Amino acid sequence: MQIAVVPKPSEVQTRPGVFAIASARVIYNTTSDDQRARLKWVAQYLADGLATGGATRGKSDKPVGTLSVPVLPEIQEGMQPTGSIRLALDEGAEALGEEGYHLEVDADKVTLTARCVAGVFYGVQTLFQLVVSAQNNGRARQIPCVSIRDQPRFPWRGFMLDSARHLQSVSEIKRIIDRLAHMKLNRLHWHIADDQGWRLEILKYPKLTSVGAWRGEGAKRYGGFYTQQQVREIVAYAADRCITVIPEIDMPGHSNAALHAYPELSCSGDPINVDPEGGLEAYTKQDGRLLFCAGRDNVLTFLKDVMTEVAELFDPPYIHLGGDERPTDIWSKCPRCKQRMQDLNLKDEDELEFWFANKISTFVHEQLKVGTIGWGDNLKKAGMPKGQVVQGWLEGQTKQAAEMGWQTINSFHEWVYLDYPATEDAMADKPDWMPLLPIEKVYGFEPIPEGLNASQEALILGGESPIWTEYVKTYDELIRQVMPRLLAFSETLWSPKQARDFDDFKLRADALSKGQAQPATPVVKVTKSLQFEANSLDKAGQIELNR
Ligand code: TNX
Repeated sequence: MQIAVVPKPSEVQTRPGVFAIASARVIYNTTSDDQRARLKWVAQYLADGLATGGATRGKSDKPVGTLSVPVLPEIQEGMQPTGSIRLALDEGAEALGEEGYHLEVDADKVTLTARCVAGVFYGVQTLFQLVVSAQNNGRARQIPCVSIRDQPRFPWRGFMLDSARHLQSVSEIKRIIDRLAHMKLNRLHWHIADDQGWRLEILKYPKLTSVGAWRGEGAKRYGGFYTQQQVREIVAYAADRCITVIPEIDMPGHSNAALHAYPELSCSGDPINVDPEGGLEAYTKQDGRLLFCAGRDNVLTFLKDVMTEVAELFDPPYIHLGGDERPTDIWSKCPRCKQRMQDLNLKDEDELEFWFANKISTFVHEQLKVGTIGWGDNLKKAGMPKGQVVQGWLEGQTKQAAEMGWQTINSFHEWVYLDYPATEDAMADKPDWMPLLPIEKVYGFEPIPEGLNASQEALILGGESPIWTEYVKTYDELIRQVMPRLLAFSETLWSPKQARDFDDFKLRADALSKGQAQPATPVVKVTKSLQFEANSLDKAGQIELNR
C-alpha cells in the first residue's frame, strides 16, 4: 500500500500487514514529569482526531460514524498492550533532534517515540495522514504496517498571514493554525499592522484600534481588530500545536493606519485618511504613503510602548520590525528629521533609517530580551541592526545576508508569495505586475541559495511563505490561494533535498485529498478545535468582516 505522507518523511520502510485503528487505544508514557501534561494533551489530540476525522470520514466528507478512542497513562513501561498506540518520550534519542520522531506501525500495535513533545506531535500528524490515505484507498480503519524515521531539514518553517489588509476571524485563524500543524509548519508570522489597518489592541494607545482599525465610510466602512484576550487565545492555540506566533509591526513605512490614529507621529502632523479599498493601488499612490517621523521623540516613545505590550502579550522569541519599502523623500524634507540628521551627523535617509531601526531593535533586544527580525531591504544600504535576523524577499537578499554573516529566513517572492496567481486563468483577476506562481514552481523552491559555503549555509534558518491579503478578502479565497501550494512549500522545508520529486508529491497529495472538497488537503478535524470555534466566534463582535 502506498504511504502518502506530506511532507515526505526522511526514511520510510513498508512492511506487509495492517493495524486496525478501530479498536485502538492511546497510551502515553509518564516518566518525564515536566512534559507529562503536554504529552497527555497530544495523546488526547490524537484520540480526538481519530474519533472525528481521519478514521471516520467518508468520501463525501461527512462523518460516517464515531470511534471512541480511550486515552490512558502507561501502567508499566515495556508492557505495551495489543491494539494500543503508545506515545513515548525518549530523552536519549539524540539523533531525532527536537522535532524528529520514530513511528513503528505493527499489526498488533503502534509505537511513536521522540526526544521532545514536538516530535511526538509531528508523528501524530503522520499517523493522521496514514489514516486519511488508507481510508481514501477504501481501507477505512486500517493503516499499513510501516517504519518511519523522520525529522525536518530546517528549524524555521513559516507561513505569514497578513491580517492588516483584510482580516480573518479568530475561528478562521484557528482553522489556519490546524492546517499549518498538519503540514508540520512551525511558525506563524502574523502581519498585524500596515497602511490599510492596525489590528492589535494596545491598551496604552486606544485610538490605534478605535480609529486605526477602520477605513472607509458608511456602507464601505471596513475593519476590525483583535483584542488582547483574543491574541492570547490564538497564541496559546498555536503553542499547543507546536507553532510559535511571530508578531510583525511594520515600521517606519507601511504605517499609515497608525498615523491615521495618531497624526502627531508623522512628519507633517496633518490628519490623514486611509484609502477605503485597502488594496495595493492605494499603497502605490506614492503621495499617499507616509511613515513615522524619525525626528520626533514621541515616535520612539510610542514604538517602545507598543513593543513592550507586544512582548508581554505574545511572549515571542522574536518581534518582526518590518523595515520594507520605506517611502523616500519625506524625511529629507522634514525639518525635525533634518535636525536629527544634522545632530547625529547622518548623511542621508538611509543612514537615518539605520539609526531609527537600531533604536527600536536595541530596545527590544536589551530591555525586552526579545530577538528581532527585519525585511532585507536595508542590507545593502546603510545596513541592518546588529543581531537582527534578516528575512529576504527580493532577489539576492537571502544570499547577500548569509554572505554578510546574518541569520536568514528565505522568502524569495518569485517562488513563495501565495498572493500571486497559481494558474494562467487566475492571472486575469490579479494586478498585471503579479507573476504566475504555479505549484510546480513552489515545489522547486530551494531555501539555500547556490554559491554559499558551509558556514554561510548554516545561517539559513529556513523559509517562510506569505499570503498578502490586498486582494484576498475572505477566508475561502485565502484557502483557495494558499492550498495546495502551501503543502508543496512545506515539503521544501521539511523533507531531505534529495527526496524532492514533484510527480511523487502529486501522488501523495492526491491520495490525501481524494474525494475531498479541498484539493490536496489533509482533512483530519479535531474535536477540540470544533468546540473552540463554537465558543469563541468573534467575541463581542470585535471583528467585523464586511461580508
Ligand atoms: C511587498 S514583501 C510587500 C507587501 C505587499 C506585497 C504584495 C514585503 C516585505 N512588502 O507589503 O503586500 O509586496 O505582494
